[in-house]
Amino acid sequence: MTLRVAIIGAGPSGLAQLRAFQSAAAKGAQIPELVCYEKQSDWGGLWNYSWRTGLDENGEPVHCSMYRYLWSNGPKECLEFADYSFEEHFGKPIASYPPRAVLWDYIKGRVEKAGVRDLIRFNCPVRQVEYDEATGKFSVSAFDHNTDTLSCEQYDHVICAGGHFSTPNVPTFEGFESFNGRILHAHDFRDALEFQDKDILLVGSSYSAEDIGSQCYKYGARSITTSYRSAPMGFKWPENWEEKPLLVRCDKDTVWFSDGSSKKIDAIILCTGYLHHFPYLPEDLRLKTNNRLWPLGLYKGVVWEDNPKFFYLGMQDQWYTFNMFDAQAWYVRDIILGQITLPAKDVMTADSLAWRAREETLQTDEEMITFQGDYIRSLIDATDYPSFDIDGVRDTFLAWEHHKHEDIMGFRNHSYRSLMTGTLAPPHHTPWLEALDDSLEAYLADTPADARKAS
Ligand code: FAD
Ligand code: NA7
Repeated sequence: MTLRVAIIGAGPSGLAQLRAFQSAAAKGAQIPELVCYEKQSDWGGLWNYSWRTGLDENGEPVHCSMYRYLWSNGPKECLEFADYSFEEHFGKPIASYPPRAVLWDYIKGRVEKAGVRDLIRFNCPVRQVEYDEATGKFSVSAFDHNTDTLSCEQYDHVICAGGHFSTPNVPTFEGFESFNGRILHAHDFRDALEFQDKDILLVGSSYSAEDIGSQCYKYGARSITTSYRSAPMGFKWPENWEEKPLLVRCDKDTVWFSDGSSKKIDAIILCTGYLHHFPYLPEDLRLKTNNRLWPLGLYKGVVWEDNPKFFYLGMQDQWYTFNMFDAQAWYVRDIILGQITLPAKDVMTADSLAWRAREETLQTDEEMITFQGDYIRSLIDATDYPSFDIDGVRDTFLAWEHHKHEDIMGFRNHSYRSLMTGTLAPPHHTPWLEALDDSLEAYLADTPADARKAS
């Protein structure tokens, strides 16, 4: 009897899983029946941009945490698929930091080529998953907004690829109730133009604070203040940007920091990260973790040790992204196809604990990038995912970090060499700070004049 496999989510991770199975089928393997549930009306996960915030057209929480004008925050050479290069997709080499629309197009290109769209049920949020010990099957209940019906189907395996940068972590601070301006979380930030000529405060000192602050600087905020809990970001900021220690309270238009200083502020953006949130999973299948490189309970970062018929993709904090999801998806595929045999539970747990112990020793970004690279290598070595130069990717990450510390508003003007094709990316036609149009057409144009015509 054919196995049935449910995949929750058609973002980069879920799509990697569909592509992994399709690639085995193309080589003659018998593959299971696949059903991918996607709560949005289109694929691409976070890269499928929506102007909406709050609830979507179906009354579901909006998944999108991305914003207009988001450009890749790392070099595209570090996330390139090993089986589908940027050059193959765009028919020419392109610059190293594409905007969101360009990366979405790239993600879609591979799965359109693979012909897997029919396997996805769009507008179908998964509501509940249960495992029955007696039958050894999972029941997956999903709501179909196309037909306004709730269905429940049985599966032999479930793969959770629902992402973990969508449910905001929203702390509160004294005085928020009486602050006169807007208070929002990064999840609900969309258009930097809203903050033109405003004095803004961003709470947090990680990627969202850095990038949303940079967007606001680019589109004309009067001043940017970032407030850190643990450590400042320490880049060479423009003169209207300052880093302060933690926010302690605010009143109508003023905020105070833990060093006693204060500042007049028009709006507050909480860049305080996200929660791993799986309300549709029962206690015995639910991953509980903060955002880190080695969540516990997942053998090889993907197999749910308490029930190894259940898998997670993409649950780690991410230096590597698309090619890490691929490495994970190929590995999960080969477990389901019986090509990889899992060891006993205590062996799986011991292995995970050893990775966690190493994770806890990591101090520098270089060590963290090397750690995640070693993890990816350990997966790729076990499957037929095309191997690629992981040390080369690490070196590209290190060059990227160096360029950020040299010039935080200029690092996106650099170009890197593809680890998949060997081609050096051409420089972009316009420096990032001056490139205000983030459309695919403007980005792919060869000259500034062509970009203006395209917009
Ligand atoms: P997601 O992209 O979150 O996709 C998960 C999918 O699951 C979604 O389509 C969602 O609708 C669906 N889903 C969730 N719950 C259910 C349910 N109950 N039922 C059905 N479907 C469900 N990475 C980079 O490489 N470069 C970047 O520049 C970059 N920038 C980022 C900027 C922001 C603001 C954020 C938040 C993340 C960024 N990332 C970036 C990291 C990002 O996490 C990955 O690129 C990638 O999108 C993760 O893919 P995923 O499939 O695991 O999760
Ligand atoms: P991250 O990387 O998880 O960072 C969250 C930040 O928020 C981090 O600086 C935290 O400080 C800070 N934080 C969390 N809670 C609080 C409270 N209560 N008070 C003050 N500061 C707090 O999330 P991001 O959104 O920046 O990035 C997520 C992804 O989006 C990333 O992969 C990018 O690709 C885009 P800490 O350092 O823990 O003290």
